[in-house]
Amino acid sequence: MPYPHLEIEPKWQETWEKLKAFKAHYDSDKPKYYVLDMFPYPSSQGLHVGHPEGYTATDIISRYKRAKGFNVLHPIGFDAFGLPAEQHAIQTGVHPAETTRKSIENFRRQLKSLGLSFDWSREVSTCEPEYYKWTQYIFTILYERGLAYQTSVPVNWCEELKTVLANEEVIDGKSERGDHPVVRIPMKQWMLKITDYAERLIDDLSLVDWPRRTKDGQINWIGKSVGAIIDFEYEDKSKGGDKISVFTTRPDTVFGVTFMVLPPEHPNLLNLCTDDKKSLVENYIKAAQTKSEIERKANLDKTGIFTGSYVIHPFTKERIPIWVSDYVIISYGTGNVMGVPAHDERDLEFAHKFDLKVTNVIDENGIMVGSDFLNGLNYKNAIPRVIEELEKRKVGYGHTTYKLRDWLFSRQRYWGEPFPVIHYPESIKTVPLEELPVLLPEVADYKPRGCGISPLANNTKWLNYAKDATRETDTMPVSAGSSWYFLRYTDPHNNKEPFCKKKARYWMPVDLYIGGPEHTVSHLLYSRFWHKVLYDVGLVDVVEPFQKLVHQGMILGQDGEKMSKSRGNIINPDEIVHKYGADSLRMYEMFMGPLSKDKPWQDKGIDGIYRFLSRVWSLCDNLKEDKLSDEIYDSTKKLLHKTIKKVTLDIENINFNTAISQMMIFVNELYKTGERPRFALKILVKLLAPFAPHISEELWEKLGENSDGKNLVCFQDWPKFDESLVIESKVTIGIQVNGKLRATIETEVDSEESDVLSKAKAIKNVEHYIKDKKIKKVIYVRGKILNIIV
Ligand code: ANZ
Repeated sequence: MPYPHLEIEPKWQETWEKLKAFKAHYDSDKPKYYVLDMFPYPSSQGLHVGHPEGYTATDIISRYKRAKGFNVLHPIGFDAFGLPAEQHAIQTGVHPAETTRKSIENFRRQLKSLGLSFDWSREVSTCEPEYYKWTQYIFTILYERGLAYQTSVPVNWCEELKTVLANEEVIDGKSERGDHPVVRIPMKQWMLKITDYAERLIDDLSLVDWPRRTKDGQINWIGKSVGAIIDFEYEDKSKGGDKISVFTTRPDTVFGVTFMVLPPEHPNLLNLCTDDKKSLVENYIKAAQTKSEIERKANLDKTGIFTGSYVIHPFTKERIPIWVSDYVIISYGTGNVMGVPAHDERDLEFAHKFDLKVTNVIDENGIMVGSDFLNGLNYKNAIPRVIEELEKRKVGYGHTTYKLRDWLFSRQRYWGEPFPVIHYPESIKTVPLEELPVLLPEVADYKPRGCGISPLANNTKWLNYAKDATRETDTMPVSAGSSWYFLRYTDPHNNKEPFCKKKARYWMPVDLYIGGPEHTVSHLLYSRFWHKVLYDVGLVDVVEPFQKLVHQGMILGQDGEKMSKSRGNIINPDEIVHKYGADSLRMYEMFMGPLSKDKPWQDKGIDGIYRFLSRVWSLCDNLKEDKLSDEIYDSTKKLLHKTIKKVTLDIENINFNTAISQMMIFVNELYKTGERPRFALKILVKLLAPFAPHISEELWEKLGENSDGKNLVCFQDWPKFDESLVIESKVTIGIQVNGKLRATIETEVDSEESDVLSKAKAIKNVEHYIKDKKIKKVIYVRGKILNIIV
């Protein structure tokens, strides 16, 4: 039997809003609990079914924690800058702010239709001046601390998008958005010195409760390597330099060096070439520009050119030829490599291809050979020994390096935060707080001008700040606004500071953060970095922003494939809400399987959940008081308490699917008895409320519990269970004959051996194995097993 979800869902949404049911209060005696969702990018397509998955999970926790007496902060907002709105603007001329406003309105409507218990009074949007004023302010903090600087760096330039992209935005040499080719060219860019925090970003992961995979993802991305820097002097110092320094993790192999390799971008490369090699090297440099870093690292078919010049080995004083090859990455280590073909695979391939010498310096037992003062040492012990010698002779030193690069922080695009920066002929100054926000100027054309100049430069009135002073025309990347939004939620309307320190102290850290795993090395790393900077300036008191992190899995199409327009397997949440109601959508997405797993949508599944809710509806509808038999009362009460316990623990452990199964078992059991005991239904509705909040409010009212219209189920305490009722009195024990399982029987937990033995003997299969035989011994473990030895 269907129930009137279309009527009741809007009714309760309005009631919650009218009663400000989910407003979080800073001044509360209750313990706080901060539950955060990764805020959505408001795309014009609206919500997809993946959004309600994470959002329902946090909503269940929020509603549950409120019922457990916590002061819950559960906010939402919009990550509203970014490319799609801008591309739409380029195509249509509609201002991105307009497009974004419309998309946000639609998202807000959709989120509200899901009955999510957000504190809407705290909504933020990163593209609003009241918000980005403070993003700009935090940038000035970074700048003042020397953590933001402008420099010419090789960047990932996407000609199609006319912008640079962060490494995290480039996948296999193509832009993550749009799949356009990306090339590496030098350009002046704003950078953030996230590398200063590399060590802390690794170490402090030990303080948080995150999935192992995500922690490892960050640790590998930061890529700490311990080793040494070694200097090799130029043979001919008239060629624009004294020495080439290399970073190596294997300084023990220094006596095995047979060549030196520089990257094509090495600034002194053309100087140091001998004349006969110049044009070859020039061509090689050009060819390397078209390759992405990933292709270069793979360097399947090793390429390279001899420069004609040499360096001198720091210990043996031998001449070492200098080569150039694009498997060397300029931005890693010192940007140069010492070639040790005997002990490094890439170097060996290179040596084979170009017929270079291979000198073995470690024998099969790991003992150093042909290595002067290192001979006889195990290679591991040779490392500190060689570093000591390098330092003594002043030709190198021990060094730790990281794969992590500084964060490329400028974009040549319109729809982002303007930098609060003024360029003077001799210097750069940040815009003072009184002049913030630097408003995004109006421009006639949103298209970047190419060659790395942003469209903000089109508005010359805005551009010229004063005589000889121009504004920065780059804008910040999308991840700027999302690097601190969780702090703004603690004090979203503050117009004097980004947030009040006391309020942030009360609410932070985020106790539970749920979102997709795709942000491991972007948002989740950037926001930890910003948070640590704010910690260092004393604005926040906790070291890590997100205490517990959980990733939701992907909801796939019915065909088991990723949902996409081209496959035609997209499920539209609006349609589901209309047909089945938000409660069914929420509950079905939680019932599909473990939260973190990918799982396919099934129409049958949502039908099943709708039927379940209808059955609960029927149980509570037109309830008349019947007198229960003692037996039914006792068994119902027992199963009820078992259900409370299971649902409680499952919610605590984010096992929502099994919590729902237990409620289904309970409802089936009630149907079997044919009774509708009010005491049990009241508790069932409380347990159901975090999952299916609308129907639960309606049924709570139907059960007569909300007579004044304000005593909602969302304000009720969480039911407690009586442990003594939960203990199982009956168990199933295995009956073995000579150690082999022959039968099982159900019996009281504390049954005596003789009882169990006589019951066992009566079982046919047991009898078969013991008849005509002498029982030598009986082993009985109470509540577990009976073993008959014959
Ligand atoms: C000599 C050597 C001998 C190396 C050996 C390894 C093994 P990880 O562990 O990833 O940090 N390397 C250094 N700078 C490089 C650059 N800019 N581009 C490409 N490769 C570079 O890698 C460190 C090793 O990668 C370094 O140690 C260096 O090769 C190479 F038996 O030096 B090794």
